[in-house]
Amino acid sequence: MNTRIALCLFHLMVLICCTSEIVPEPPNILFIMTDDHALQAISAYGHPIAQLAPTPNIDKIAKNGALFTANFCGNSICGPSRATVLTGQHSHKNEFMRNSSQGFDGSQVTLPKLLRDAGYQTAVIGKWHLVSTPKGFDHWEILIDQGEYYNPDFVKGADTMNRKGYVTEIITELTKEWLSQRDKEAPFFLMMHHKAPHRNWVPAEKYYHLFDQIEFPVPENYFDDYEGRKAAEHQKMNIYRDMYEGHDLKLSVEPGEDSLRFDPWPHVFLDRMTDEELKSFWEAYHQKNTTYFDLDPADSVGIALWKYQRYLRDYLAVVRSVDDSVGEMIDYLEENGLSENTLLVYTSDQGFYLGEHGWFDKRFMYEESFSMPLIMQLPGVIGEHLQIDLLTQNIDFAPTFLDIAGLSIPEIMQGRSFLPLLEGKQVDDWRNSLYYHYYEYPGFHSVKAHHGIRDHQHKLIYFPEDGHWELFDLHQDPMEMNNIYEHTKDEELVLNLKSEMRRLQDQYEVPSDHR
Ligand code: SGN
Ligand code: CA
Repeated sequence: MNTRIALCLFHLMVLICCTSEIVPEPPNILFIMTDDHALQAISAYGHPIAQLAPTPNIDKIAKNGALFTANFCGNSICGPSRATVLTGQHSHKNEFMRNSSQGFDGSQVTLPKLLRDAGYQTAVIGKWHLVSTPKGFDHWEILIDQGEYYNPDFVKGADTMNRKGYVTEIITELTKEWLSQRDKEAPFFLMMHHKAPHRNWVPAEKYYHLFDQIEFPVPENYFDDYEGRKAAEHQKMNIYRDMYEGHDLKLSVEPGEDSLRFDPWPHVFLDRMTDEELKSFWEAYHQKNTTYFDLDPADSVGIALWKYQRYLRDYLAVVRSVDDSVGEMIDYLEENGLSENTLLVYTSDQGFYLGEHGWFDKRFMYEESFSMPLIMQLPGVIGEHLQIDLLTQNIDFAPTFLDIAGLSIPEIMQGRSFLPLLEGKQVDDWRNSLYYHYYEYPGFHSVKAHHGIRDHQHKLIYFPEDGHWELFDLHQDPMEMNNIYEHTKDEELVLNLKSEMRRLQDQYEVPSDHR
């Protein structure tokens, strides 16, 4: 090679190197996570319930970007899912396996810490629920434990302060306030964590009557008999049997009355309300409760269906405020010139039952609670109307956000960046199966510990206490009513799924006493 050509090549190399160093500004990340928001209650997912109670603002994110149809959590409960989002690790690794776990070990490597080290301003506002002080955040203001719907207390540093108003609106205001006063020279990573729509589903006053006239479609397995599914039979999260009449169903007849059966804390949430708020609550619910007290007490089906409608109407009215909040944040980003360079994410800590199998709550590896809604936009990187059907999980969130920020992903993170999927690239070696492990038993709702594996068609679950296996063909039986483990003739399928589960347990280094 003659010297002139060599010199030219050298200059070209320098040019390429230098240009590649002028990386585009790392995007801001606004991560909106709600608590217990079922994807059946997001209209972009197309479920009939949400068509009657649409979420136009959350849907906008899906229109502008990507909707994940097969995104799942690794352990369907609040604290553990949040710990996984922060660490990119399954529960057994970050050691926050149950809500009742000792505080989250904040000395671990976490997403906010890595982003902060790289120059991001970091903040978390709203629900935390990790029994610890947030670490890695420049700013935090969090609810105590589950938080309250009306006039909640927040903790900020050493201070606890009571804030007046409805929790979803307060969190929105606090989020906007922080954004307005942030250092505008640096990118931000902001975790906006709503309490809503967590139990006990108290709507904002303006929405008390929002869905009074709507009859929501009842899931076809609402009266599931749990045949072939032992743990499903054992649970205590049945709408018509386990919901509290005061606390959940808001059925107390008069203020102050607490004579309702089976209700350990009929009025606790009302204690937070001001006299005026209480008056308006009672006016709305007293009037709405008359149809319940008109029912024949022997009409168990009528009562079960009434409770379903009450639950759905309250839950979806609470979701409406969440959707309003998302709309406000979209507007804020636009008005402040931030939409173009902000990854806007909407998700929930896990899925939730809206009457499927007769249930509320989560915990089980069955689809409705195993799924997590996931929708995100980042113009210029994520095309519009993208649908991602590959299997993704909450262990992938931290690796993906680091990747989007142009940072390297630590080895200890167990997930994988799905940025290439967002960019519309073909990824031939993407995973074909997911691992799940639920631990909190005994615990609220009596869901037995279990672990399992899901691929694109099948799900295999093991309940160690009973030595009980369940196998579902999700194509034939999407509602998971028919456990075919005992009578399948396809022995090879079972063997393959078991060996794939072991492979995942090895990959994720699941300790032997958890297998
Ligand atoms: C509370 C709820 C339960 C719920 C857990 C965990 N009861 O205990 O129904 O399963 O939280 O929820 S409540 O009547 O006090 O609301 S989680 O989302 O934090 O995991
Ligand atoms: Ca939750």
